[in-house]
Amino acid sequence: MTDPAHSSIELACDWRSVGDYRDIRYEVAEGIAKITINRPEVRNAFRPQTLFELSDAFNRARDDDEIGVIVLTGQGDLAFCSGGDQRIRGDDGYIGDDDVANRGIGRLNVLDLQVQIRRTPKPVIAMVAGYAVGGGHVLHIVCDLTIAADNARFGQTGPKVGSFDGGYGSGLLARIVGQKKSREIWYLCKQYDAAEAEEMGLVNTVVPLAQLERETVSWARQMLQHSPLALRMLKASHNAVDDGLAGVQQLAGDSTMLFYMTEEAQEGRNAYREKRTPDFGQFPKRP
Ligand code: S0N
Repeated sequence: MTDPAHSSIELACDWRSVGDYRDIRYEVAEGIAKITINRPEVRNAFRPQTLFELSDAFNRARDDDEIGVIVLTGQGDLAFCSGGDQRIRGDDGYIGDDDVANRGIGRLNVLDLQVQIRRTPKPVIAMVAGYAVGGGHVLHIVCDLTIAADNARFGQTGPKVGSFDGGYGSGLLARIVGQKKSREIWYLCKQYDAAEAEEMGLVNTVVPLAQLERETVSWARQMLQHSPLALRMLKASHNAVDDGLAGVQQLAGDSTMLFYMTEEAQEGRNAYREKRTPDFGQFPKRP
């Protein structure tokens, strides 16, 4: 039987491991953070612990001003992520080492992670080998870009296993592939191979499995040559319509951040600190 942890994917960077995690790995190289879900024995299904660790890793990457691009992936050739660990559905009685689940607390904290990925002001690439299904499929949907290996398989399983994602998992999916296709994906719970996913615009490109990381890192390197602030504004702008007022807030926050960098904004702050009237008259009233 194939070892689920085995990876045929050639490494493209000299990754340095950071942090101390149980369910994931966080590695950095060349301004890229690679976050790997490391539960290959369950096809990288996530449990609450996994999601808290992923959230911590995304915060780490966000706050590190050396990091310009984030890659999310799963350990091994067989799966990116198979969604929520079906042994843990917020019921009590689970015997395992997930602290949250063992307290019998229903925590759908994957929704928090989805929002966090959307709001992370750096491009996030889903690097998908094998299955991206259920909540794992939604994780790739909320990433900015998806690079798929030729063995990738995509799909939703919700109605088959008694769950659904009525947020990004359906709304954003419909934005990407269209209403009819999104309903087909959810209602029929079919699986789609990498070529079909590319055809419907669900992934950016498909490459042979061994070259998956090489291609992903090449895309990351190209983005790293571009203006990080321009990329940040583009991400917020693309998100704004679908994220409603929260999307507008993100875009507005970015505008405020840019404004704070101007002498005009700094004049207001300085005047307050120096207990004088601000001299905004010195600044042009731009057309
Ligand atoms: C991924 C699939 C298609 C792979 O098939 P394959 O290659 O034939 O392997 P299997 O033999 O099926 O699996 C290998 C081992 O891995 C275990 N496993 C696989 N997926 C999961 C999983 N999601 N949860 C727990 N275990 C999993 C298998 O059981 C097997 O183990 P052994 O060898 O010991 O039997 C195929 O495995 C598949 O279809 N998997 C299930 C996909 C799925 O339905 N996912 C859930 C979809 N729903 C969500 O993601 C919603 C979120 C959610 O459930 C949630 C999450 C956290 C907190 C709460 C919730 C909630 O909804 O309440």
